Amino acid sequence: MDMKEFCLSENFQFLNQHNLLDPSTSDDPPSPTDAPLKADPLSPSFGLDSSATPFSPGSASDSSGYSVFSRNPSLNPDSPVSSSSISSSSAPALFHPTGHTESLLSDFIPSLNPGPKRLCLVCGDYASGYHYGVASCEACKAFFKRTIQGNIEYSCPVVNDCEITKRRRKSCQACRFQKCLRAGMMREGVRMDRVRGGRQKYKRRVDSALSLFTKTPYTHPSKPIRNKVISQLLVCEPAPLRATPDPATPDSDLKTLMTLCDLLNRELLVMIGWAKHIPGFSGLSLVDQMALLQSGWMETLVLNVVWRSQASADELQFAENLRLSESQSRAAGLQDLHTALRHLTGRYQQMSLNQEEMLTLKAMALANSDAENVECADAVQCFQDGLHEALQEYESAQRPAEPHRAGRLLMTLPLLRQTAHRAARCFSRIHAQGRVPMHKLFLEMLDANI
Ligand code: HVO
Repeated sequence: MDMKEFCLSENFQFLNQHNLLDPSTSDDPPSPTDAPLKADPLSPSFGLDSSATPFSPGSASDSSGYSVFSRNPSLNPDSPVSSSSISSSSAPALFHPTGHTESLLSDFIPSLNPGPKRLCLVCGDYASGYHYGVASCEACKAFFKRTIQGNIEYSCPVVNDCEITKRRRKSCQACRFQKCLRAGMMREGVRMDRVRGGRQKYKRRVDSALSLFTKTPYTHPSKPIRNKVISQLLVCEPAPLRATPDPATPDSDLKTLMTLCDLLNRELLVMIGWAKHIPGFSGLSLVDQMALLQSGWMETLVLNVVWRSQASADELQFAENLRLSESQSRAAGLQDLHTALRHLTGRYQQMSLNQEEMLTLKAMALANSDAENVECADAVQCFQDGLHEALQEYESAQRPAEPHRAGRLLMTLPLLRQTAHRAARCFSRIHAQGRVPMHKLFLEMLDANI
């Protein structure tokens, strides 16, 4: 049997643990204004060690022993991802030596069964689910939310090294908050519209996020957008993340690479949260949601970077605070990636792609990712049809003078796929060099793309 097919068909019991894709169980039900806010530069990176992997194999509560590296039995599946383990491992696997298969992606997909009890990565109490990206208990979830919403700054009366346990979690708020961040809780997941003045505060931040696009050829549509699908895509678009370079590491090409990897990991998580807001996506079976994400994630992220780079002639804008010139990319070993991404960027520049079109193409890239393991092809096709109809309706309303516009946009999708393949090849090459530790979820997703 095909490996990925096996993986997905065996996956049901693990589809059950978490809720990132499930609107009904998310702790802060998403709304149009729920798109993640811009990450603070100090916000945590989605760490490279396995402790940052939600419900990672090494966590006390996990009984699965799953590792992306487990195809190679000589590697300890419990050990953190380290550059040494990476350099000695072959391509990441979705297999467990016992033949049991599980996917980390499924950790972000909602549950049908409760699954084994998980522990809060902050205090060790029982976790009630994923909150702000981390397996955590209700108390730590609420604590994190209060802190962000209240914009509270704590200071530790001792040396910023207090032990945070279930019993002692109340004793030092500063260290508890630091532990939330280190575990990977994401500020951008906290809704700001539920606190006093929060909606306004939120709006200001969204406005400033949108101002990022003012340098691009984007112009506001002359007519109001009445297409519901596109309006929904506009409101659910997450604000761009910021790069969070490790301040303790001196600048180098390797540091650039590590910063990029970290950014990509966080983008992946945000993307999984975003997907469930695309009209029609949540109606698919979980298996199909996973299949589409596994095969379409790279194209989706490529479109983000390409869109952000529209304003420039030869640079790549990976994040608001991370822009690489061609020579910087070359120095980091990313020349092929740079060339491929710039090629696609140029194509969209020529067409003066606007934001609505980009968002629709992004959703289409996911819907049309030609996943092999689709369970219900009809449902996936309906999902595609909905997006296609939206694009056509949008173009005939907005650009009646360009009757071929929708078709021309669709004809860029092969180049998008080619670009995504080039990116995947570039990542595999870097992975094989073993210089940068890569996150397990990322490796698993990459595995599905090669
Ligand atoms: C990199 C570069 C190299 C690597 C990982 C990420 C964000 C950051 C993208 C690339 C593993 C991002 C990126 C794509 O930079 O979205 C657009 C290409 C997906 C590795 O070597």
